[in-house]
Amino acid sequence: MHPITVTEHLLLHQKKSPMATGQFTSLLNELILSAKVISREVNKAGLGDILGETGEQNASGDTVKRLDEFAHRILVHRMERAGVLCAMASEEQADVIQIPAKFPKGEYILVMDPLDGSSNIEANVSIGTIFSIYRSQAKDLDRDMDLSDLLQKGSEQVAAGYFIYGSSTVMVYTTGRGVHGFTLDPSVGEFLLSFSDVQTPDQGKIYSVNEAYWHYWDGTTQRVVSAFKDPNSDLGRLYSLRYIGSLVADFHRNLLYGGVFMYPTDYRDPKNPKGKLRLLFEAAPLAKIAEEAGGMATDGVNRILDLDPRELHQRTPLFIGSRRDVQKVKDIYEQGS
Ligand code: P6P
Repeated sequence: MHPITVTEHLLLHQKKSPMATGQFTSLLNELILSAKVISREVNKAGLGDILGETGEQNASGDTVKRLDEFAHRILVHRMERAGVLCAMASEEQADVIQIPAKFPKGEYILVMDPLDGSSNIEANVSIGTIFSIYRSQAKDLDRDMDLSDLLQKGSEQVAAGYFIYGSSTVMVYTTGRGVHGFTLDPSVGEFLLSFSDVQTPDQGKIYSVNEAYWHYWDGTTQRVVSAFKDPNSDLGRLYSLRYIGSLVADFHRNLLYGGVFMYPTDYRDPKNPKGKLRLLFEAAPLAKIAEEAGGMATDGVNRILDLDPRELHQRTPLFIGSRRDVQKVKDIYEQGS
């Protein structure tokens, strides 16, 4: 069978979506072009002089690796002139990114983590770009956008996805009509459909969490993690712990094989009591994908997609993956409260 490219897939979708304008398809195509450039740099990172750290810190206080900065610059440069956005936000920049007046604007807002997991770059571990697309609620698209335009619930996303740069470069995205995966064929430079309408297993055999924080979790969180190690729990199966320490890689494996990824609140850093992961840049887009694939995503109590963001770089605890596994997490937090 002739594998279809992501562009053909988008055009097919565009025909089926009465609301769709070419703007959305064009937005995703610009994102795809950016990802191809980032993929090329990531895949030769071990060779170039691009490795190492800039020494600067990003909006969330993480030390920025040069590839982080490179990915951020590539995405901002390409997306600001695409004529489809009225604003952007990046995990690498504290404030809202305005579209310069010299470029045409569109109705969409792009929220992105340009290169998540970058602390793993030197170890050749898979890393990724995560993106969310919202529609602006603003009447006047020519004005500068402010925080209120960006702080939308995850349920408002019109699309979400990620690129994972690993043994191959894979794009996974949803526009609310299923989750679809495409693998980059470097010989032709095209993303070819490799996973159509992904459905994550209802229950997995994998739990993913950094157990080193055990003593920084509250009692209920300790009971949550113990449930996946207890052979007598009502989960009724033996689980394996798999934790890469690169969110996109851990999420992608669990999406395909089943399982639950957990990044609970921990009390290591009083400045970040809500854990390390960001709601808008990481949790919300992955939650959109997880739910579209039949899974679930919660902060332990609330559905991630229902959370009302108050700050651009707001953190949140995250439990995401197979429905039965995430429900088990919710049940224990409910009992514990
Ligand atoms: P920890 C990578 O730095 C990252 O932001 C995510 O990709 C990953 O899931 C998490 O941090 C790992 O954090 O605290 O377990 O090292």
